[in-house]
Amino acid sequence: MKTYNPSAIEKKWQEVWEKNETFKADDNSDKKKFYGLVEFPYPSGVGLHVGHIRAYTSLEVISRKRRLEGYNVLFPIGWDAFGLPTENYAIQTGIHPREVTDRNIKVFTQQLKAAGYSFDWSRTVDTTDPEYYKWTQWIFLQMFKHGLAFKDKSYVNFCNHCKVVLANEDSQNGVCDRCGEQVVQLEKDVWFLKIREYADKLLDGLNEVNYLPRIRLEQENWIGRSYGAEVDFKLKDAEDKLRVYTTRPDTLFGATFMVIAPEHPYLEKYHDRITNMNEIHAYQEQSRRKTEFERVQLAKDKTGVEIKGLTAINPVSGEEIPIWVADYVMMGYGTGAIMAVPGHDTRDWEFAKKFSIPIIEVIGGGNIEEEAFTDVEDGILVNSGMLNGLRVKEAIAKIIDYLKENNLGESKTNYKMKDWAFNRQRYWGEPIPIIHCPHCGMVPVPEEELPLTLPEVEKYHPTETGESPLANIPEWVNVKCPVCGEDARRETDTMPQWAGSSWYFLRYIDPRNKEAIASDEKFKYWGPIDWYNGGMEHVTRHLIYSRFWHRFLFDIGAVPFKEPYAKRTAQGLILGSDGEKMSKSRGNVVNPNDIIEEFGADTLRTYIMFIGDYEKYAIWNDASVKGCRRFLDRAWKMQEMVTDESGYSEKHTTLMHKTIKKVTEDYEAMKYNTAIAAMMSFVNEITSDGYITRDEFKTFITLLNPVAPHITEEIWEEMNFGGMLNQAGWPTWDEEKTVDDVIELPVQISGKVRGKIVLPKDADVETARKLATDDENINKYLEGKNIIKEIYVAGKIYNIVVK
Ligand code: ANZ
Ligand code: ZN
Repeated sequence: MKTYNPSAIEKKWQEVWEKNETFKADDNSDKKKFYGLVEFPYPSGVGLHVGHIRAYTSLEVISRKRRLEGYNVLFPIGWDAFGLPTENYAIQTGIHPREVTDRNIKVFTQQLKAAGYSFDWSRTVDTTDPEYYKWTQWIFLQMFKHGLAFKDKSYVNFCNHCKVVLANEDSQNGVCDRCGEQVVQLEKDVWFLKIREYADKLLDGLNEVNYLPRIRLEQENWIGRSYGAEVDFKLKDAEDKLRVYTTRPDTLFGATFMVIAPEHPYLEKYHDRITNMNEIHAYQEQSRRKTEFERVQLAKDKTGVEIKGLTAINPVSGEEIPIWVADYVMMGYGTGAIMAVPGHDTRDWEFAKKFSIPIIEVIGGGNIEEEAFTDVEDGILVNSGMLNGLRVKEAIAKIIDYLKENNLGESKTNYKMKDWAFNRQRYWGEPIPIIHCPHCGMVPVPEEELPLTLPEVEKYHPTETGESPLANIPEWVNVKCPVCGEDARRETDTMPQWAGSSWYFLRYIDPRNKEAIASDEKFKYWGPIDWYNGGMEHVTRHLIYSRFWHRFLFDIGAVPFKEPYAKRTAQGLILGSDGEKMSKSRGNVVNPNDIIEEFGADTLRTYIMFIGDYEKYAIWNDASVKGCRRFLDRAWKMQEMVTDESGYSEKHTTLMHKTIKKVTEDYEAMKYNTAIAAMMSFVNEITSDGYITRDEFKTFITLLNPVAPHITEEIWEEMNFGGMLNQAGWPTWDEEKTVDDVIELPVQISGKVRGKIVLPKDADVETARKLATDDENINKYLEGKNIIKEIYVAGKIYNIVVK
């Protein structure tokens, strides 16, 4: 037998697969299809990291298993290659982002190939390739034509450091996703995509798919649908009404003050009437420096200013109530104004306490002197006129009817999710294909002119005012209006990186199609994606964005299936051996290439799947890497133990069927670690017995193949098992044969486990007693004692009570 030499055999099989196009997905097949998708990488300058390996190996295992099961598998990969780091690198070095990107793609390709992934390399897509972004621009134009893309002045999250507008999704917790700096609120002209119009569709679509529960929940929370009402409060001695959004219109009698956001337009409008405008201006200035995140935090001290000279009338109680400005109310949600009900809302309660505003109880049962009474689902209304005695639900229905009848308001659904700020003032992105004409307004670039390619620039810096460097190229910017032929200007903003990744999974289906994103026939065959795996960090961004684009394309008839992903799962992070997130500065980064070089790709893959519960974070452990290599060494050595059929043993049959069942079910449930543990104990058993039949070995090698494809192909060939392993078929098990005839039974003496006996599972108590007394370790607890009782259930329990 040869020695196990991963570097030689891995290279050999990778070449064979490439030459034979083993993993090429077949567009004309009558097999069942499986489309497995992993999040395509951003080809950064630092190369592949072990997080990628964890993310990709899981669906790699599933894809290889599916092929063995007889499926026609599409398992593609590509490059999400527009992005700030590449552009920043270009700014620093002057090297064109195209060149940097190509270089990085080369490195990533070589690394992914070295890991032995069964990607269909003929279908790679690159979001920065004009042939690709032609369709990104085309989709944008369809959205524009359907009124889903618009440009508007708006308060946006702006990063002073990156000079870039950030979507909420890109500035979670108030920090820039790119550089970690606090973002500020700026008023700018920005492009938006009306993702809110799709909020209901995105929520309802969740009923049609199979996502991990926590993924579903995060999507629901992010979209944040809430049902309530808008209510008008009359301003005293003024024409206007102040409209609020509330989820609890039943508490209207308890509204003792109102709060408007510092950006609320009434502050300007009633400027002359308000007598403490200076104080309010100072307050506005102070809150402008806060991020939305700081503003909404519950724990923080409430601040605010009472507006002098402007009050409101509670529409049901007729009471005159004060209006305050406070930054815990956001302009971007609801109407930017609230009715404050301190008896039953925690933020309002804290505010009322701090500023000595009256608190009225309108739902009985709490202790509103101590805290707001908010847990009121079954509460009964009090101090509320016509609502008294009603339950909360009934009161909500009744008051909404009343508001409608009296023209005071209406029911209203709101969403936390905001429209998607869709642009960057950057070079390295898809140019937004719009022309601004002084006569015709915003005019789409004619579709036949797509792709609208990026021009060459001298410098990649945004302009000082934060405009894209494209704005500095007059030849590119100045064009004739496609409608009226007059002088016009191109839009100089580019799209955010999320654009290209919002539809890439569709392009894999037909990546070189010139007429459409993909042909209808291929869409119908391959769609939807059967299984999509990726990071939890993308659940509120990429996953929502791409479901939105996809659903839009479905609505306009450009794709024939409604939801893109039938199933979505997520992996946990891999932390460094110090338990911290891997980072250059901590020096705890593991480079997958080093592991491949020292131990082989099969060891890396085995280890990364063995590292722990797939959905949880896991800590890197070098010793365990070595353990995985030893496991493969032992699997290799099993070649010497193969016997002819005379090596048949019933114990091995049971072990084999148990292992097939365990590995098959665990792979599907993403319990890769326990699947590998089962294969490890299989190898241990066989090695200690010293023999295995050819058939059993063949089966075992097949089970291991999805995780460790190179070593298993090599063994297959060495053993002359015939043909290629990757066409071998997936083993099945016989349920009856998974049950042991001989079992290990723990023996308890007066309730304490003292040892184990091995016996047939239907043995009688005499056999059990004899074995127990024969066992030295158990017998020492029996010697000199009287057996007063025996509880024996065959195959389950043996307890001897002694005195
Ligand atoms: C009166 C009330 C009484 C409220 C009560 C709650 C409890 P969700 O579920 O998040 O939609 N609100 C409305 N607009 C706001 C804004 N722009 N900034 C900050 N808060 C705002 O919650 C909606 C509730 O949050 C609304 O219902 C309003 O307070 C507040 F016992 O109105 B409520
Ligand atoms: Zn025009």
